[in-house]
Amino acid sequence: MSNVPLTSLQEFEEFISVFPKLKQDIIDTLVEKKINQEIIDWVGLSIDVNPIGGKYMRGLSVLNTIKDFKGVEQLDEETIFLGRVAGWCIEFLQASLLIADDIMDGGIMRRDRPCWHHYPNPLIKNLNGVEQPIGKIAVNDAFIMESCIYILLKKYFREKPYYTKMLELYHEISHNTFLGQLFDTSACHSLKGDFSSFNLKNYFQIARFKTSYYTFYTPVALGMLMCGINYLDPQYDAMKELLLEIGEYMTAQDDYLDCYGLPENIGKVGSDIEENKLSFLICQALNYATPEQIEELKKNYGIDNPENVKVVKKIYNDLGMKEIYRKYEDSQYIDFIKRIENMDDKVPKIVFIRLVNRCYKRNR
Ligand code: GPP
Ligand code: MG
Ligand code: MG
Ligand code: MG
Repeated sequence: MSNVPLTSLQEFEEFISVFPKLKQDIIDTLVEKKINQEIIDWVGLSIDVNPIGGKYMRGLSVLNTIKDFKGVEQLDEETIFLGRVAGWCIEFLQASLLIADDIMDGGIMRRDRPCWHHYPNPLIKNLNGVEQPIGKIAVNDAFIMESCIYILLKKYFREKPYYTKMLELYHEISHNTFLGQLFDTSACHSLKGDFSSFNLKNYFQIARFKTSYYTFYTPVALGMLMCGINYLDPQYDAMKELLLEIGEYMTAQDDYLDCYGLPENIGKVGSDIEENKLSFLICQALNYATPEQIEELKKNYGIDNPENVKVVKKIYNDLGMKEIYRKYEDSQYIDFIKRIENMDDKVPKIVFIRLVNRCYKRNR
């Protein structure tokens, strides 16, 4: 199963090559509305910066799914192009979510550049020699970024028989993501040292809602829709469950990398401990810690001070957190592969294997 190819460099480049056209499509709609040039430039900059620089795992997965269902030989140029456009729409959704998430999480860096709310403001330049950040306007830029999805869907898919279903899918999974974010942020705003909701059951529910739906379920569901398959048919329930669990797995990895990843690999600076996050690592720590260690965690978790963070990380190390995580990552991977092998062929196995392999042992 490890020899299943990931996306080729060529497809990666062809996916990227579609982007300037999509940006232009959006700018054209602003020009048609006779919007002030400064505003058009602002939106243009936001589009140049925010959807770019990630791994494009979500975006590439739509065309991969279409290829897996139909076979590469069966695809015409239009279908390939539309698969890439639908993929970019998920990348626009991801961009809008990250802008908002970084505001809520107090993020500093994202994809090796300042988070959008810290990005230099293009209109207010150098006040007293100091660059001004975009600041609160970033909230509105997140909305604009999300609305770009619907401009593109309308332009490219309005005449397709699956257009309504596509819109419903975007609305449904966006709603789920917002609910997941609410659960994530409300859990970390609980009283410091109150770990009563910090358990793996809550953790995986948050992960499923804030990440799995839009990251794993949506690209596959979109690819299926574009092949004329109704992803909502109950025969695909097992597929949906597996994709949501793969999303939970990827979220646990994100939490591990928040603590142990290198900023030069992950392109951001971890802050889950400072932010009192209901993270995979703190849930695991609470499962293994002695009562004394739990007392220490209560005193030090959720405080934005390097000394307190150090205490928490020391307890993680004393508990063998890297090893606990390694075991989870390996055993979960083996479990996924076994389940995929035993699944019927309603969905080509390669759809799942590619996604699981994309996650396994990732360091970024
Ligand atoms: C990221 O979790 C969560 C999302 C991108 C969903 C955000 C949803 C919103 C409605 C804004 P995270 O905070 O752990 O990610 P990261 O570590 O990349 O900041
Ligand atoms: Mg967050
Ligand atoms: Mg975050
Ligand atoms: Mg994170």
